[in-house]
Amino acid sequence: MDYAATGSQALARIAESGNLDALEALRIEFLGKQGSISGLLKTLGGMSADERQSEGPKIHALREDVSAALAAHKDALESAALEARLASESIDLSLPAPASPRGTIHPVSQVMDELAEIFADLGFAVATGPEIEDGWHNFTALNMPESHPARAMHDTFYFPDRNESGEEMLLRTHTSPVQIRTMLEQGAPLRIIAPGRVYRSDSDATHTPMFHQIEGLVIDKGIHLGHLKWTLETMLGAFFERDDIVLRLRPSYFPFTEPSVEVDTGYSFEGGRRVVGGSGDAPGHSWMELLGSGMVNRHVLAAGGLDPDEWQGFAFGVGVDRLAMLKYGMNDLRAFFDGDVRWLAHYGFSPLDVPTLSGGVGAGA
Ligand code: 2NM
Repeated sequence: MDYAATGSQALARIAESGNLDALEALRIEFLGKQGSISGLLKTLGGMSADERQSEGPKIHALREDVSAALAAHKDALESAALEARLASESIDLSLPAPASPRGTIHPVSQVMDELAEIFADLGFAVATGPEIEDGWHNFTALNMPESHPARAMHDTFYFPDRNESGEEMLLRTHTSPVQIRTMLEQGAPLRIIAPGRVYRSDSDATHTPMFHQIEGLVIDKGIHLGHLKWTLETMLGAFFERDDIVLRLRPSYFPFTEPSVEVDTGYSFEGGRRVVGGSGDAPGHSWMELLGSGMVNRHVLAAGGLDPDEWQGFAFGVGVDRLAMLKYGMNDLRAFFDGDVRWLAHYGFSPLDVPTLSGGVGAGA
């Protein structure tokens, strides 16, 4: 058989094929399962050993040639297609740059980012959890059993039905259930903040039914109130960008901490607005309550799966919305949740101005 003629015919047809589909059709015609060259290869099986000795190399060479020609022509067609596309496409570099983004970062998000940055520098990780919680994680594990009066005082939004385990379901009233979940999942030691939305059925000039909280939890061996005070002083100094933060710790009560302390900070009025800094006992200064905190109650540590004789911890909680108002000078909390673009244009932050410790956490202010 004249393989040379078969080969040159095949190569000629490959060279003439003008597009990738036609080329693929040729590949199938020659080399596909039922292809003509594949058919030739199959004839080897019926040949004598001598015949196979002489014909085998010729058929294999034919297949190699056709296969190489197909690949080379495919490359050529693809390059030609790319060249054609590049020639037809263009961008007009003389067009003006696009407008800068018109949306802004909400002050609540900005403050959350600032605090996450500050706490990251102190070795805290960010923990999150569900906003729809069960009564055990939101209350019972936090030393508030069903009968506890604080449970009634929380103005909780309940869902109509209980879950599969018979637990009542609710919108979390604080982010503390995140701490419980993190203790159970990660164990000790632990350094976390839990920022997020919380819900209480409460609405007036200073309360919205949804607000934002950041709670912190440190668990280790030998943790005491001194660690708590230093951490809060350091955090507030970085947040308000002042080195004269003075804190006053007053005894208080929370079910989840023992002892519990209310933390006040000194401030003065400058230009008609509160400015944090200095002792509240200094002339022209007063104290304002800023956050709640304490040493984690041993019942809470136990509910988190930790041995309270081995581990100690401190915890705190602070309202993000109020921190934002204090730092950036808004006076009406309700405007935070109106979505008024004029308010956002005025109080919002540039999406390009990410808070960093080196750049200043309040650089956009
Ligand atoms: C506060 C005040 C005091 C608190 C306690 C815990 C937990 F889960 F670790 F026990 N997290 N947050 C806490 C303590 C929160 O908010 C005013």
